[in-house]
Amino acid sequence: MQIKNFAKILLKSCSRAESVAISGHKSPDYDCLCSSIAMQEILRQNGIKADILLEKPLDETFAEVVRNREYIFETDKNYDVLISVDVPDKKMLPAIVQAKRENALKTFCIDHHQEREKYMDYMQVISGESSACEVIFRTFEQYFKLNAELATIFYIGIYADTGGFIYSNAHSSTFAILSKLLTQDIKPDEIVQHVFQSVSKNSFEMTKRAMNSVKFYLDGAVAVSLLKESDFTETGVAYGDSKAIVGYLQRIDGVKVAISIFEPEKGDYHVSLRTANPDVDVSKIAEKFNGGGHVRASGMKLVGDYEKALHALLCQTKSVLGNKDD
Ligand SMILES: [Mn+2]
Repeated sequence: MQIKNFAKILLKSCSRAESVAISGHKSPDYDCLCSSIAMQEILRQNGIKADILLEKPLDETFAEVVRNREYIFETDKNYDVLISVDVPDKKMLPAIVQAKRENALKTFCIDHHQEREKYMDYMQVISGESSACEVIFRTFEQYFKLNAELATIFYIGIYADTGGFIYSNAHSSTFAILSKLLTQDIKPDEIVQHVFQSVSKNSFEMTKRAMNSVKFYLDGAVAVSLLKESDFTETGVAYGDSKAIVGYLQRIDGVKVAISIFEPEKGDYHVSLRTANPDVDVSKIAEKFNGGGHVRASGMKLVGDYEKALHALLCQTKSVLGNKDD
């Protein structure tokens, strides 16, 4: 749903509030972090101070431009106003935010995923927009002054969620915003190199291991990579670069569903799903396991025995692929 006076209502509620918090989803990505930072800056320009809540510090795979910010990881404080960005439903809120949602006087959601439930008082959800950053830009356009720092943040969020402006969610309206961002003194080539393309040696070592682990299933329609707990301890990398791995797998001829699995702790699997195939909806796979995401990119967690978890995952993948062939 889209609310006409959303920006006005939100800014009014925040200016009357004693305290305001912003939260993205669990396991944050660039769009969710950048939309949190952009929202905070827009509020600041309107004379409103807001905290950004995060479940834990960001690991080194995140560029400094988002990592070196002030985040709140733990606090007993309750907030009068809570704003979620890029969060499709309440179970995707970080644990520290769940209780604060109950205690907040007014709650807002700004998102671009498929709308599933009304979990906040005011929902500004524009499904199909490239990113939460785009929804924020459009919703608040009259209420902030674009500067180079803010333009850089929007650029990173939109770049991330459109895979570098190539996914089908990059509409002409998205490029209209980009054209405004480029009126500022920003350096897209340097941003992209710094944020998305450079990799640490350790991260490269993890990618190498992931590539060596790849197996194909369902006549080559599914590629699965696995990084085990031991890979993390041996390389000293906190978390693999899932986007690089799964992004590569989806480019292989014949692969309809690319799956990369991480086991950061024994028996605990983080699964990323991608497809470049317009007939496949990977969110239908993730939803079966209480995960979520988009048609093209989704994720979820699995626990227990790996072979059993993989079997269940492949069965669901097979049925999603099968339904599309009908
Ligand atoms: Mn997003």
